[in-house]
Amino acid sequence: MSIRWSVVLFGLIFFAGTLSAAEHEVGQKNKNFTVESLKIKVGDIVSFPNYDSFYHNVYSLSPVKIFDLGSYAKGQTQKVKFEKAGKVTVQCAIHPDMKMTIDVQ
Ligand SMILES: [Cu+2]
Repeated sequence: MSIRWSVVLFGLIFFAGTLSAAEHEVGQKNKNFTVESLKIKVGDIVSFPNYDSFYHNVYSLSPVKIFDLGSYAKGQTQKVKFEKAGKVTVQCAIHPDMKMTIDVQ
């Protein structure tokens, strides 16, 4: 196979991989997450929009994906990409009762 065709093939495979990555939404509404649990695939992205009129601070201490989005106001959103399989517990640093799980498969 020529180098040129290898490059084209690699490009197509890379493009297909980009297409299959889905985006999901976990909102913060009424001092709660809009979904209790979520199943996603490795490489998927989850956005965390804040629909409340007060601040939330979404974070995870799960080894599969550790992150801290900081506190942000209504109308703002943050995105997280999940590159490893496993269970992730997502919480809010401001409201300890807020908790949900993401199952990355
Ligand atoms: Cu909160």
